[in-house]
Amino acid sequence: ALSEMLNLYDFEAVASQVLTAEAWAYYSSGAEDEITLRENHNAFHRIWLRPRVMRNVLNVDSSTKILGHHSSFPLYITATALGKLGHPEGEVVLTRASYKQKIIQMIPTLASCSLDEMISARGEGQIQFFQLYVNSDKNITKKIVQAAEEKGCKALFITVDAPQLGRREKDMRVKFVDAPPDVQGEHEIRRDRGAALAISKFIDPSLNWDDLKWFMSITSMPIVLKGIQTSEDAILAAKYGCKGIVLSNHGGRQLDFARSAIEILPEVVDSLKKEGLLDSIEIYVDGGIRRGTDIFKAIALGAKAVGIGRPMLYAMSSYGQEGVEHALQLLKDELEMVMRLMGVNTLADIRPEMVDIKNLKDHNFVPKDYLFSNVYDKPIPRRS
Ligand code: HOC
Repeated sequence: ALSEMLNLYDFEAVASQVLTAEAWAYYSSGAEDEITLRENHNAFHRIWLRPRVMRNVLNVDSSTKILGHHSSFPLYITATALGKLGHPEGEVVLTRASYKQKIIQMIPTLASCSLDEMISARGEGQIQFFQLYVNSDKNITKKIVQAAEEKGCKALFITVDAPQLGRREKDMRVKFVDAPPDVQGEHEIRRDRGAALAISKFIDPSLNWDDLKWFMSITSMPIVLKGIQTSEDAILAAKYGCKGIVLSNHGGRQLDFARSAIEILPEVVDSLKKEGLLDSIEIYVDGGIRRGTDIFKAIALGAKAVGIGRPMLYAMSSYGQEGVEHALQLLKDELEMVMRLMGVNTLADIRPEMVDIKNLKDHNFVPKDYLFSNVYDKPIPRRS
């Protein structure tokens, strides 16, 4: 029952049972040996907390603004493809749950619902961002971007970490038979081997920094680059006028052995600060967020907000909209509890010195004695 879902891992276990083999393979897979997939989650376990006490934490407020838009806590639902593999209504379920929980949803280019459906599902005053896969045909890209802007999306998140599809072997082993209707109404999907392959055919591998000028000429939405993984590229993004960056390795689905976003965050913040660019750009991180402590750690190290993907798909697949709302509430409650236990009232009170990152770069360091150790390492039973 939904009331038995005490944390995000519980949703994952249920989803592994109720999803078809194809859907589970597509959602859960990471690239190659899935080292980065596991590392995204594990990296948070190498950061320790330094709580302050006796600070009157009667009132705690975890609300924030992302690119100037209100969010009830510092988390947004990031773009994930093919929502109808998990739920017959697809991504509109995430739209409705985001509205209920007053957080921002990022609409995916590769959604199985149409853009219009996700816009129509929007509640009063609800904010949506748009995630873009750049199409090899510039006219199609322009049409998609301008449609998103006309329909009220408030920011353009361009995915920059996928010039080619990562090798997701779990996904490749299943024959993809479920049929998502189409991709933004533009393309007939070929279903041969694995869901990811079927949807990746038209992405433009020639995308480069000079293209940003063109994007800025076709839209007035703020541009955010999703998939930045080094301080060098973070600096370039700020210099090119981007309003945000998402430190992300695409949920460990693209380049195996890419570092986790949380590990990269301190060096990105330092370099942007040294260049005097830190105030010009917001930094978000995604990958491996499962707990309120994870969110707290990211905020302490300089992130404005975190993105969450797979756990929302798992919550949606197992318990629909109510499940997603419940999963979001669990995270918000956990974050607010952590804030209290850490002695802070608002996100602005969360300071870098509240986290101890001396183990962060030590990849041999793995705490052994916590309850949900390495959930990904355990074979999760699932429906055959
Ligand atoms: C090269 C195209 O984000 C996923 C989705 C879709 C990826 C398309 C990549 O499966 O990670």
